Amino acid sequence: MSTEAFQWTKVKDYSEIIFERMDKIAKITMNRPQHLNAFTPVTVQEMIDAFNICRDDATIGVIILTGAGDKAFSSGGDQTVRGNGGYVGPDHIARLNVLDLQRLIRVIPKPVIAMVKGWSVGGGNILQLVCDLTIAADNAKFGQTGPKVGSFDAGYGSGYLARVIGHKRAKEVWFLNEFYSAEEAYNMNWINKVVPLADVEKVTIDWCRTILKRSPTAIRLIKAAMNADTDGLAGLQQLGGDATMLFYTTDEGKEGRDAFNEKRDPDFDQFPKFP
Ligand code: S0N
Repeated sequence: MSTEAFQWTKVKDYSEIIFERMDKIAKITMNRPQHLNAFTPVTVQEMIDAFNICRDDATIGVIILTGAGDKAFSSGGDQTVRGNGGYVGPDHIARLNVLDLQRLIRVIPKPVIAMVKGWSVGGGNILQLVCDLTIAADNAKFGQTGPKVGSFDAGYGSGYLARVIGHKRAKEVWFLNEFYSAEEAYNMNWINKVVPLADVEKVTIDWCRTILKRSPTAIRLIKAAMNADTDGLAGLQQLGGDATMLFYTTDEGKEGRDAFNEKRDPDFDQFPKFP
């Protein structure tokens, strides 16, 4: 059992999430434990804001997404604020803004690790699915309830789930709406690791610290390349954007910019044509 106490520092105040960091590791916690961390449009908007802060902050290298307490990662969209056409927040607009959050987790060029304790259900389970890695406590349970409660995710929740666990298993998950233990989810390649509940934060932080020793650019490109394989043209745009970012740092890229600004012809002949 882990006895290590971690010293997290709050980054910003929110009403439905907790956003903390410890050195280069950020932690975003869905904080509605009385509702098993079901998310409202406000919870999602706050997560989007926190993830964007992580994206822009060059001193953050890896992000943990988790739920408050030991009972749930998240039980999905909050059914009590589900209106017609989406989930309704204080602005009275019905939204499915969790889809924007899924995209953000996919495109943020830093590893996102889901740390799952307890229930990981519905849209909450899709959030752990779209994270790059998932470390689960041995009390975790995974499942999709959509067809029982009148909802479904025909995007990442279906197509990407099928890529991850296989089509037959993904259909089983969606058609039967049963719950799977952490051990079962691990055996389905749904998650990366199962550890005792008391150790889940320590192991997650160990993984973060290992990743932080690796080349951030190599990891960024690996994430973008795997997204490109599954995200079609949007994924290629991301991978292509990373190539452009790297090209801008080269003398060859700078020569084009400088020649334009200096009103002269660029001299690209000086640059090697690698095989
Ligand atoms: C998780 C379950 C099985 C746990 O059962 P258990 O342990 O018996 O606890 P409960 O007593 O049921 O729950 C404790 C309290 O928490 C409340 N609560 C639980 N889940 C929710 C929820 N989702 N919304 C609101 N409240 C919730 C309970 O009501 C209870 O409160 P009290 O004590 O006051 O009675 C069990 O709780 C369960 O089955 N929960 C519902 C799971 C569910 O159906 N979730 C929604 C599934 N759908 C989505 O998530 C869609 C999301 C979406 O926005 C979307 C839309 C389009 C495309 C994509 C998505 C996407 O997100 O991916």
